[in-house]
Amino acid sequence: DLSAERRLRCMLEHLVPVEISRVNPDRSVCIFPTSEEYKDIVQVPGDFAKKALLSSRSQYEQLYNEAVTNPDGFWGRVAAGFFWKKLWDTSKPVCNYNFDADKGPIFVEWFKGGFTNVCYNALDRHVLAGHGHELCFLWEGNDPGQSAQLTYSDVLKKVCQVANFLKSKNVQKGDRVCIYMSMIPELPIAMLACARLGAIHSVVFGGFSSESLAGRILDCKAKVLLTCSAGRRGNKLLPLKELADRALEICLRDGNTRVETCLVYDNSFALPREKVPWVEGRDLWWQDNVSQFSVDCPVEWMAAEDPLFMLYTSGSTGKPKGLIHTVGGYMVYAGFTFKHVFDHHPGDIFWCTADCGWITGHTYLTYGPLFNRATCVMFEGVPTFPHAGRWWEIVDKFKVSILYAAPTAIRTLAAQGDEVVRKYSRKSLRLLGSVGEPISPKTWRWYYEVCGDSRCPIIDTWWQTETGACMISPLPGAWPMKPGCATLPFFGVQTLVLDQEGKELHGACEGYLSIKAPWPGIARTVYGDHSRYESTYFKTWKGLYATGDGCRRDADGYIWITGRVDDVLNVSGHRISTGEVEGALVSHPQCTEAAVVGYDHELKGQGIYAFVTLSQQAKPSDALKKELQDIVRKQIGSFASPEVIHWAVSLPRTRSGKIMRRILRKIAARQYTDIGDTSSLSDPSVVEALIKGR
Ligand code: 6R9
Repeated sequence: DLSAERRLRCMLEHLVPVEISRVNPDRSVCIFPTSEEYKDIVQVPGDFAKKALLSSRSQYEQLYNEAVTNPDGFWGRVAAGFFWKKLWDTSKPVCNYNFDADKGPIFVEWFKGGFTNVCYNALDRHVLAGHGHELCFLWEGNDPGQSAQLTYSDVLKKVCQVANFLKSKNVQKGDRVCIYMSMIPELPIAMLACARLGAIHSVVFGGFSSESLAGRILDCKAKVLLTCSAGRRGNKLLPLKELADRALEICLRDGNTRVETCLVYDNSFALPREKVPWVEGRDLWWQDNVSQFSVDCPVEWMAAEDPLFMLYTSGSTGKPKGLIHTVGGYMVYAGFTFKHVFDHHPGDIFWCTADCGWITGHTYLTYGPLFNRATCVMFEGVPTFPHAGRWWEIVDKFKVSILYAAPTAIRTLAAQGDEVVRKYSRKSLRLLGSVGEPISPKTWRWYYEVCGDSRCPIIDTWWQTETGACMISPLPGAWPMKPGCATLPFFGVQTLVLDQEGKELHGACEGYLSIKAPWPGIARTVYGDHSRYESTYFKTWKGLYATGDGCRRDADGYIWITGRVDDVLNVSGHRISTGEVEGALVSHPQCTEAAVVGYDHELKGQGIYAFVTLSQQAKPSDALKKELQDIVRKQIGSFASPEVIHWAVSLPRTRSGKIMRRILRKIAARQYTDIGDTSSLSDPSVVEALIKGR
């Protein structure tokens, strides 16, 4: 039980006590495993282990310990596998940092004094070594029959042309470039072009609304916007250019006119050119303009701690944060984790199904694989279009050997039955990965037995936008798996489990997941707001990085991620702040108050459940419900629109006025007998009224 003071602190920090007893009769959802499931061990298939880069836990432990006790030696050796124009200062520690606010500002530096370029390491290095003819991207369009192949040389040339175009628009090192595109090869090409020049890219997921895009453009003061006419996902058309136009109008109204150029890729498969809205003088067609530029472009040598990109993500409070990743550390960590976590071998065909708008698409569709000269499949569409076997068709078509996907997609496919999967050979597969949310033991089993024919290990990889790359995951081949478990931390990652008071727990335990010292890929700051970075990640637990996740550590030392412990929802792998959704709802003139919680959702992992109170004159109706859902769609994006709107007369509040979300979560989950202590409520009858209204 929490002391009153702790309770207050938890509230202040937006922490909710880790709930140990989440029970759901349908075990397909991301809930805690049963006690037997904690002991369920799956050995690495023998064939896999024989060829794996790492084949024993003792080998791992030796390297893990070296990374912790001798970071200079360990990370120095890893970093030496990349090209540096100038080596970092090897007479100084490879990492310099402060995680303790009492000792001064929080900072992290890796490979200080070094100069390199991320694009050079992803492309030029391989082409110069004679590998230019090797395949870089295998692209599959939304409609079957649409595909493209790009070699490393092809990509380098296209990247140089885009970089030269950007230069002609006066984009220089340190300038921000916003990218709002569908999943076509020009998206990673645009990212790499920015990296080549030292411009900071900010990719905004194509599912975000005009208003979200405008907010991000304004926050980072982007000079140029790169977009495409439209995108296709299944039967849906994403009118990206139209949405971008609206976003740029909002920016203009804000008095911010910095976006002088909007480069538009003509994605005529999705929308004919003549249907694309146009602003003369600002808009340029990609194909007509970029191709005029030279296919050579010198790289800008960047200091290791120069920013590489920013990516917005949602937290407990306020507007999304633009997390900054820097050149040297991100490069080393993305490249090295890719190689070991995916056990990458030459000849592998790697398919990461994530969108480039999320960190997974940055690290494991673009940078990590390219540093390793991997061949990547990139898919524009959705798993079930035009039929539920599409993924497996693509696996067979490109002979995919490593598939990396989100549990939400796996659950969707599992719901279609085994037959659609078994119809395809899938013989090329040798490793399966999961990312973005907890995968239940049941879904894990289906993925393992049906999709991978019990031949392919599963790596359940836990990490975050903030961590840059993988933090906890099996290294396939090195130790046995447990269905639903991320297992052990990556080399040098010092995970701690803390109790409510911030005290470190040992042995088998459950609590808050935090990390003790920096790894090379940690985000260095929040763009334009370093104090927000400090308070979000380093204030909760003194001297430690707070992940915002809860976890359980079992008797074997394996870590099971149990989900967010703050007001962040994870819907289909998308991070959504409850506060942002509430903000959108209350902007409706008839909505006076809103409180948003998550509930277990069979396909999405979590669904969004909104308690809404209305103004005196307003009456609940289906039309009003739709208006409320639409306002969220408009302000954030469709993926954040609440599924359930619960008309509430009032919300349960503490005497100090704080909404008790713990109770709302129970009501959303229909766990009425298990509401818990309501004695601190200012009006306990509110709860009864809410249950009646359910
Ligand atoms: C990479 C990515 C981060 C949050 C994270 C956690 C959840 C990610 C997970 C997982 C359980 C896994 N999460 N991987 N939970 N098991 N294997 O998803 O980054 O979008 O920033 O989300 O996602 O809650 O804190 P991001």
